[in-house]
Amino acid sequence: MSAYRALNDGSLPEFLGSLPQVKELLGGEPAGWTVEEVGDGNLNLVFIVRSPKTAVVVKQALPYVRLVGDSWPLPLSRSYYEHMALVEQGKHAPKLVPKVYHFDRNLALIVMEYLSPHIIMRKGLIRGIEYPLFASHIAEFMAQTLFNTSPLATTASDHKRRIWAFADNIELCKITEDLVFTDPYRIAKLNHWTSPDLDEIAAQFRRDEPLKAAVQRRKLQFMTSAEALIHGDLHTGSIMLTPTDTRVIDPEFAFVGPMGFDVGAVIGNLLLAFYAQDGHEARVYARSPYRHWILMQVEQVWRLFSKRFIELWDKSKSGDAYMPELFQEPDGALAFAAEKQRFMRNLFVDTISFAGIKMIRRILGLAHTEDLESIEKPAMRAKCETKALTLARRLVIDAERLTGISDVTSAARAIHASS
Ligand code: SR1
Ligand code: MG
Repeated sequence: MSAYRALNDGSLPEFLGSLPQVKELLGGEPAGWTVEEVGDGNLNLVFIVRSPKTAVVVKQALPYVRLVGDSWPLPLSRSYYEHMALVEQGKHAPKLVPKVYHFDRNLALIVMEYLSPHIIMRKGLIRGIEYPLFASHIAEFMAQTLFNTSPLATTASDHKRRIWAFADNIELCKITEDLVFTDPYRIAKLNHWTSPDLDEIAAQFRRDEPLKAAVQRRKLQFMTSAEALIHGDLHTGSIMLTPTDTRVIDPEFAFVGPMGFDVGAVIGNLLLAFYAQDGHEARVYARSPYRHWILMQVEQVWRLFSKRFIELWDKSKSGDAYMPELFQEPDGALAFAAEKQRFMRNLFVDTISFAGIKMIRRILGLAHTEDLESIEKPAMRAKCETKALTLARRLVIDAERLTGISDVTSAARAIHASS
């Protein structure tokens, strides 16, 4: 059993060489393997280890937040939750997550499939690349993982065991509770934004009582609702893809929480990418078709997800919640169908509200996104961010009044067109 130590390009080949399955996969001897550290996330080390035959990815948790340094300790156990979540998601959506080859709990390390030629979706969105299968893939991932880990599909006892299994991922949830739901609405040391351009808007958000009340309602939901095993950080940096293949990575924030938090993360991050396009186009309107494509993805993600979720529910006979035997033809079937529609409507409202909250944290909080951060001219960046914040606030405040996903894309378009 190995004690924790952060591995590096010197120690990693020898360690991987001691794992028979990984050694066989890579082939040859460790001395012939190369190591590249490629982690550009906020928390962990990520290595690509290449042999003449193939490659693997090694993700190792650090005992602190990489983005901030060792002044912010973070438990290594997040790697254990990430591994458990990858395994669970792999049961329900095997083609949509990376294969796991090895997990070492003491080293907080996961050896997994090297995805190539996949790139991080956020980078593809910055370059203006279209992914024709993305919406159906991510909808499938979310429908499968959220439905099948909820009591709509499982027994009450299995659900309680799942809640228990992830319940101690406390510090990762606390990051979300603080950085997503709290800090953007108060003076916090690590907050930053495009200054001075957004100083007044940031101050307005801190004084915005209806907005703060709505966000705190969602924070309570995040802390108390145990609907399904959620990924917990499903932004476009947690998706790697090609035009034909999509994989969801990095579920270290996983726990049993509200389903809308995952769906909202995808939609909120697509909307951030939409507003960032002005800062990436070579000339005005050059990215108009791409902006349109992104909004079509927002619509497709919700429509395909909700359709697939209902299909899974219609087929399922195993959940302890809403046992099908209670709803007999003809009246029962009608009542059950109406109840499913009501469930999806609530999930839509949750999704849209969480989407807005996720957008705000990426502009006024600690951890921003490359979509906006890579816009070099502050005035342009601030313009994109101001529009994104305008939509985001509306999504949080008006979620219940929006009749469907096309209301979201219409509002996004109208705000983009405003000066
Ligand atoms: C200090 S960690 C900042 C953010 O990075 C992760 O991707 C999560 O989104 C977290 O909130
Ligand atoms: Mg991550």
